[in-house]
Amino acid sequence: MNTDLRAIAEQFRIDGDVRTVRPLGEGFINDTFLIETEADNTPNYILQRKNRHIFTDIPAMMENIRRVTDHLKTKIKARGGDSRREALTVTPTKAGELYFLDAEGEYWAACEFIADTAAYQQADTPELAFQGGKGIGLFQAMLADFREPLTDILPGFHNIRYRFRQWDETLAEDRVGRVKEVAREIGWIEERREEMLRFWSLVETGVIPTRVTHNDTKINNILFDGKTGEVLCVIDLDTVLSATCLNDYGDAMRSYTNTGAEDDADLDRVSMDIAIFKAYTEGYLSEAHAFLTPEEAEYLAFSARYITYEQVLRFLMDYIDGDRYYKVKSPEHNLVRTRAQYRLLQSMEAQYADMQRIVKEILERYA
Ligand code: ADP
Ligand code: GN1
Ligand code: MG
Repeated sequence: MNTDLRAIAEQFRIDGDVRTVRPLGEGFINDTFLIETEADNTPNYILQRKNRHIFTDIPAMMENIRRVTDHLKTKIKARGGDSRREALTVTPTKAGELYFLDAEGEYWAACEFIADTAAYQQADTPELAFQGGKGIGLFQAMLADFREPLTDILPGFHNIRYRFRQWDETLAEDRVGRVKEVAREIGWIEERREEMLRFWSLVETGVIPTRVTHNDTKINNILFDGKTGEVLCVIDLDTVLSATCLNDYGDAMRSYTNTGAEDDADLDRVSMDIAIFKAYTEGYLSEAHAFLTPEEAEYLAFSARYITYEQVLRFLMDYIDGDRYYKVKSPEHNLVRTRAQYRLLQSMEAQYADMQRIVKEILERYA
């Protein structure tokens, strides 16, 4: 095993002795490792090298995560839950910090590994989608009275006006000369620019309120109980920010409802599964109906299109920019992702009337 990783792991306040440290997960941004400890009765841990190019203020990010997990744990205990399984537990360093800065300037953080859980890359059943929706609804509900300040560590993260500024600059610069080969894909973005800005102006003017939200709710960022299959814990809290809760619903719909993979090269496999859409929405609204405003409710279905559109833009922009943001497995990977996400967007557009009807029908149960 890599001795550097062991040395890094040993910087943290770990219960027991480190046995192995090995890579884990499929994330596009950070590098994730599992720390296994020697004894059966000591927990295992997750170790992450945080991406310092994307997260430019990791101390503030970790402080955000600490505040949010402390709040969640208080709520979980009050509900009679298990606060070490239903919320992340950040493991500090032996010096008492929330992160470790190594000699190369890399930032590391650790948390307890939650055992006997299942994580999924795709939502194959409506039951799983229902549980995922319930998990995000509950997460938002538990944070509805969170009043501490959070640092905006990713300004403009799901703000399409900000994304268009980046987009316009990236296209003007054309760093690697790829603009000319993606004229058709650029057209997909431009055709919908005004519609997306119209929606975002409702957030800018406060018609749609701002809350503490997760902002990266794809299915592998939530853990399910390995025995019961019920939702257990929302993980990957790097992007916890003040934003609209529609981001979380929309991003989950982008991930859960896709009948293909996010980067499917076979576009015939990609579509929006309306049964999964319905099941997630039922799970989400079973918790969120209590706090959503009528304006938020009205735009739930649209938010799925909004976030999927934004993801098409982000993948295409990164392709044009020479693949500097997302990890890629081939030179065309971001373009493959762009086309697959666009196919999903088209499927949502084709089924939009049904999506709106389903949201309305479920909400009427709570009226
Ligand atoms: P990334 O930023 O790379 O997406 P994540 O925090 O989402 O990293 O972790 C990657 C994967 O590791 C998750 O999808 C999940 O399967 C697993 N994982 C992460 N944290 C935990 C944890 N605390 N307990 C159990 N499994 C975890
Ligand atoms: C990234 O870190 P990960 O893999 O969970 C990205 C999300 C994208 C997602 C696309 C900080 O998520 O915004 O939607 O990839 N995270 C960041 O799969 O940019
Ligand atoms: Mg993740």
